[in-house]
Amino acid sequence: MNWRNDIIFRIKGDASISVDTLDRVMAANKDWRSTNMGQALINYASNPTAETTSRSIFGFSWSDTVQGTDASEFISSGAGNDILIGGKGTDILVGGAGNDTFQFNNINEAGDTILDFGTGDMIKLGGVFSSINYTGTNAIADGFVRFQQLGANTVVQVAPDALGNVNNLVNLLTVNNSNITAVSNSIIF
Ligand SMILES: [Ca+2]
Ligand SMILES: [Ca+2]
Repeated sequence: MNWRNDIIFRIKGDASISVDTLDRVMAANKDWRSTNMGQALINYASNPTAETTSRSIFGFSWSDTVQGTDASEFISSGAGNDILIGGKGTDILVGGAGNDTFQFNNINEAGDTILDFGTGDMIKLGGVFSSINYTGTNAIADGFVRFQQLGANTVVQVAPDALGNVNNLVNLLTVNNSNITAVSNSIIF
């Protein structure tokens, strides 16, 4: 038995609710490996970047808020209209089915990657703007948020000072398999 390659996932939730199965967390009546999230999980588990991630956090199959810690994490919120908050660290975020909101509360939470951004998903940056003392109403038009297409992915960049200095941009997050138009239309405060 080659136990060395096993990866153990922990399903975390309310203490009053008995532990759910991976199948039910991802999609009712489905083998978890056949779901988009399952595929993302398998791809992630076989990706070398997993070595830098300390743990995984899973949401339930209904709408919930899934919050990471200061550590680098794999966060997968399951079905439902979820809120994902990675916190500090270089987090890997998977929203699953539903209209999900990826929330960043501070520019010091930069470095995350969204694996499955889709129509209806939002990127909430109000906390980031507060952290750089941006007080305007259109951070994109004002040059505080910029976008860079890197292959199939879009990088969201933030100017970390209140002057919108383009020579000093921080890569806040990478949105995989999404173009600039889709990502820029999904930015909310
Ligand atoms: Ca969920
Ligand atoms: Ca984190």
